[in-house]
Amino acid sequence: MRDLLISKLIVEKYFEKLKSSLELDVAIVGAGPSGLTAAYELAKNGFKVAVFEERNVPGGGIWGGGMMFNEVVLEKELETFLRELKVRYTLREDHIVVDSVHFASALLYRATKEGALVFNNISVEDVALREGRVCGVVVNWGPTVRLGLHVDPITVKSSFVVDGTGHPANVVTLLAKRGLIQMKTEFPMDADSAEEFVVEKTGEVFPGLLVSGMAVCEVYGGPRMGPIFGGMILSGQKIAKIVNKRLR
Ligand code: 48F
Repeated sequence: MRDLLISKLIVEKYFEKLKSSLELDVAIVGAGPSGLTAAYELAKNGFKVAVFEERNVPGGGIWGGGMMFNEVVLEKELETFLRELKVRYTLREDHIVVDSVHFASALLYRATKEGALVFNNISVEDVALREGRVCGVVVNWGPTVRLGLHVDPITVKSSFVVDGTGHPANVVTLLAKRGLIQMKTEFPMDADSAEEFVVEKTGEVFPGLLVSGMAVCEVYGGPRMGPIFGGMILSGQKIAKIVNKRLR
């Protein structure tokens, strides 16, 4: 019966993949632009990295562009990065404009092609903590968490965890609510200063826990910036540089 063979192949392969990801160099929470960029750069440099994404479709806020007009804007300095990804883009008024569907697909393709594993439908509901250091993530099925089902999670060990969960900074919030971190809140829209702010503050927020992308603004009280994505990419790249330096 072929149907049975199909089921067997899927189950076997999935659990091989999951088992190989129980110990990681870097566990990235959230498959938005910053998390995917960090995953791409880290995998390219030979690190063992997996991205856990609670939704069925990874890509975070890229797909919808601005107000569902599916184009995003990036700073001109990202041209080299886009060329490396082999992304089509337009240069206009000193900025880059990219089709958001094309861009999201390219980031996903290149990150996974370099060897990063993306686990969609898996939510990070907590972190593991030993001797004052974050040393892994506690994961469960996305729908289990959303429905509030009483099902215990499992733990993945990692040398570093990255909070790439965007506006709510869901991972840092887990430590803030236990009084382990002081957190601010995101400020209103200001694309001029927000892009620099995100990149400057990207980094380790607690031993073992790094914060990237929009989560940075929530944690440190920076402004939001809407559909300009250069800061997200540069933030992901900075995460990779920090990890590279610390784990080498
Ligand atoms: O929000 P998101 O795209 O993160 P980002 O990399 O980029 C922000 C921009 O998209 C945009 C912006 C900048 O121009 O303003 O908003 O900071 O993606 C975050 C991803 O994290 C997932 C969520 O579903 C989304 O795809 N996520 C959130 N909480 C969890 C999670 C969780 N607890 N476990 C797993 N995934």
